[in-house]
Amino acid sequence: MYRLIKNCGPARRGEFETPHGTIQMPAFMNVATAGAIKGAVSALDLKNLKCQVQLCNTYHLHLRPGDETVRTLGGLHEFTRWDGPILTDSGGFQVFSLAKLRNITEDGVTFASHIDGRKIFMGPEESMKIQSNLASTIAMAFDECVQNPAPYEYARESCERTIRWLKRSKAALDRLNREPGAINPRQMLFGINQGSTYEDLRIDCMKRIRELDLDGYAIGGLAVGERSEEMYRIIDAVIPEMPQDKPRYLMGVGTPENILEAVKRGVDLFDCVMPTRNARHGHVFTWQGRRNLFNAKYELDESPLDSDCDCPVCRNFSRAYLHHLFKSGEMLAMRLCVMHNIYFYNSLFEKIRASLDNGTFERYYQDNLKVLNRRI
Ligand code: PRF
Ligand code: ZN
Repeated sequence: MYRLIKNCGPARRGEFETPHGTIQMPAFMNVATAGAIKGAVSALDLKNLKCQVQLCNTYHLHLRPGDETVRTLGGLHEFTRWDGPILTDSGGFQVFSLAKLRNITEDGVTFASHIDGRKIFMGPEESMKIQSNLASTIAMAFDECVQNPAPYEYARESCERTIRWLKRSKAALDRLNREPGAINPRQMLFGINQGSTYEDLRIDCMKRIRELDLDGYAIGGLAVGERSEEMYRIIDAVIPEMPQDKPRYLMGVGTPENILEAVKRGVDLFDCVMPTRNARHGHVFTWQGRRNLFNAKYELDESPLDSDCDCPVCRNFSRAYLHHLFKSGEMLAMRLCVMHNIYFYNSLFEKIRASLDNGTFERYYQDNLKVLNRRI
């Protein structure tokens, strides 16, 4: 159940109730692809890093350890010891970005595993069965994510197929939720809007999928090759067609700037590997801008990563120490920076929510848009 608390123009402050707890929105999902945040951060750490919800991947967990194994071990919550909400992506996107030798038919996609080359078939029914075994809080519909730019005719055909796959996803999950063996019989389903950079396809797709009365709606197929301005143009076109009483999720986005622009336009939910991936390469986000800890200027710098951050890392360690850990190839370098960046992203959302609550979002947006992407 999505409850709208307050509007600030198209921007929304709301909350989304799930069987694993209520998500305050706008919200960020931390990416735990194979059931772990990359950088040696576990579910035990997440409680101290303001995390509300995690995202795991159907594709990866199906290949390893196998969804049947996760099911036998009690589902993802029990397996990873994270008791908050978990969203699983359907595999659609990963099949197209990671797997080799793909072949798409009306039924689904045949592909070779990126791990051992094993041939695997995944369609809507398979994806829903896997997600049901994983027992996530929210399952995503099986879709095709087309790289931009894409020819109009291909984008149209692909989008039509994605809508047919969505109907099959819904029918399959409804059946699985009614089966006596379901670990999470209240598993929710989000549909995905596609249509590349074509406003007419996007709007038509949204009008048709909102009729299915799903638990939430995602905008997919963005941040895959087009410029940010194009992405904002598509969000502007789709948002007015999205239900008011359901969460709106922009998949795989993005920089703090992208997030502020999308929240301003009415998006409620995000996920991105950026905070974790950047941290592993020594790139940290701060309230003054981005830093790279490999820079020699930090050799004798005793100040914390960010003097305005009260995360466990900034409360204890110096830039000089983190610089040294990176130069020495210590695992701790990654772990500490991943923790800081996760805390930073979740704090950004906390600040966005507070500014929506007290009616100062527009001001917050103006003050932070450029600052947060600046390299310092
Ligand atoms: N579809 C799915 N997952 C996704 C995307 C998509 O289009 C994207 C696009 N940015 C990220 N993750 N299923
Ligand atoms: Zn910090």
